[in-house]
Amino acid sequence: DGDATFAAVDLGASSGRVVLGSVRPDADGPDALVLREAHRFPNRPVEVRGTLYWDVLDLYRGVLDGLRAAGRLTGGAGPAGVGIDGWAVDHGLLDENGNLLSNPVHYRDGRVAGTREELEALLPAAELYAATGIQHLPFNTVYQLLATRGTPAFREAHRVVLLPDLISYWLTGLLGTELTNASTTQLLDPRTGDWSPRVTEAIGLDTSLFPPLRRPGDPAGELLPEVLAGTGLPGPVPVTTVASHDTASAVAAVPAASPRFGYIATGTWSLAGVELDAPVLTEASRLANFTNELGLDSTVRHLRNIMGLWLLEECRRTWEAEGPPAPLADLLAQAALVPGPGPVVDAGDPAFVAPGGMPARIAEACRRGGQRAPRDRAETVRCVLDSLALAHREAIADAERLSGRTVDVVHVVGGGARNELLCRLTADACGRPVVAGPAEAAAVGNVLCQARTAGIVPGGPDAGRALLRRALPLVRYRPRGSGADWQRAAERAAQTRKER
Ligand code: LFR
Repeated sequence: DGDATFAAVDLGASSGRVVLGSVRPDADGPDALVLREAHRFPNRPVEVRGTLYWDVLDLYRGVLDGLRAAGRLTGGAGPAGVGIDGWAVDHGLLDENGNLLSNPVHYRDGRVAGTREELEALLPAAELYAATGIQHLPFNTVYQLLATRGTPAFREAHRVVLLPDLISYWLTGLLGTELTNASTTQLLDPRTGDWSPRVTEAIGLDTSLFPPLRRPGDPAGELLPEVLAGTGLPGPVPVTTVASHDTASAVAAVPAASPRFGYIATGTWSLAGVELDAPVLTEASRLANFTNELGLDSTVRHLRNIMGLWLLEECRRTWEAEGPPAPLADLLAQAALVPGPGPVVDAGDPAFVAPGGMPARIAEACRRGGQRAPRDRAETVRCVLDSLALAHREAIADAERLSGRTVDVVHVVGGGARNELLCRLTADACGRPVVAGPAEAAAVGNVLCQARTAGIVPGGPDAGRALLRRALPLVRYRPRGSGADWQRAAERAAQTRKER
């Protein structure tokens, strides 16, 4: 039994966790996959002298604490393997001895200002899209590298290492660049699965700065003796390359029964779209700001990044700085009583990427669009959730139109699957049934990939998805209403953008 328990390290923008997943593929019901959270720890970015950093050593400590807790939960036996996933795009710089040269910068930091224009002068946006299929987000790795390449740290850098790969390096001593996450850099060609010479030559980037590419399922090494000693785990513990981009792992954990599904991976972001066999690199797809990220089993996620629950987390951060805590359950219960859809903002607007003052920024956007601003916290929360549901509706409709894939059902996975109001509004806005769960989708996808690699679950997307449908409690929401009110809301939201 110990042979089938895997530890998933999953790093999110607001928290990290180590989840144990025990897989018994021949079991009929919930026993087929039993999840236990070994440890959860906050992810608290730090601003120093005007730059927003990830506290990557604190995160690494959380990972070690989590592995120690995983050892205890398995009665000292330890997990049969470890896999690491996390958010995309960000990187650390290593010197030739493998030492971290500077603290990794948060993708929400403002250092990338002006780099879009810089890149555009070297490579027109249409060519960049045709080469990479990646939607413009101000913080894509390509822009971060342009922002950092003049710095002493970059000049000293021997390696550029994506964050989940950095954690993996510290655990194993071995370097690699995991493919699904590499696809988010906007430096990779999704058709070849290799760096795009078109882009790397345009910016003069030496791709040997990136450790060799590796794919989900590739071995990533074993926990180092010092890690075993520090966590009390008995060795050897293999580390497996999983789909290290959390969204890739999350979509691998969508328990869909037919290919005609859309998904919304909700957490700090909402990633809404469809799963395809090949990228959609059309001009229409670029103008709709749709991305083509690589997934498990050579799939492509054709999706749009939507602000997600970040909007709500940031509102709560402001309110808690002003006074007593604003418990989420209370806010959601009050928001459910507010009639809607009321005032809405464009939840795809990159104007909301930066932290701080979110309730005021939302109110201002509503007024800019000729709507009244939310009057209190309940209305603000309702505005956020209505806006997210609306953005989900538009992304699913655009995904269908751009890819030609029909969507009969929308799966909501990730933390937002626990948010009943968000799921209900999403079903209404999309005019399609919503199936919610699993909430720990990235960890589940991480575990599944390890179980496949160990030969416990058959390969390919379907076997894992069938196992999840048997094992997991899923909640269904039927759409209500005609959608006319959401159509009108869409027109209002479109008026709220600062730059159009
Ligand atoms: C979600 C996610 C998104 C990516 C964003 C920034 O956690 O990985 O897919 O666009 O974070 O890395």
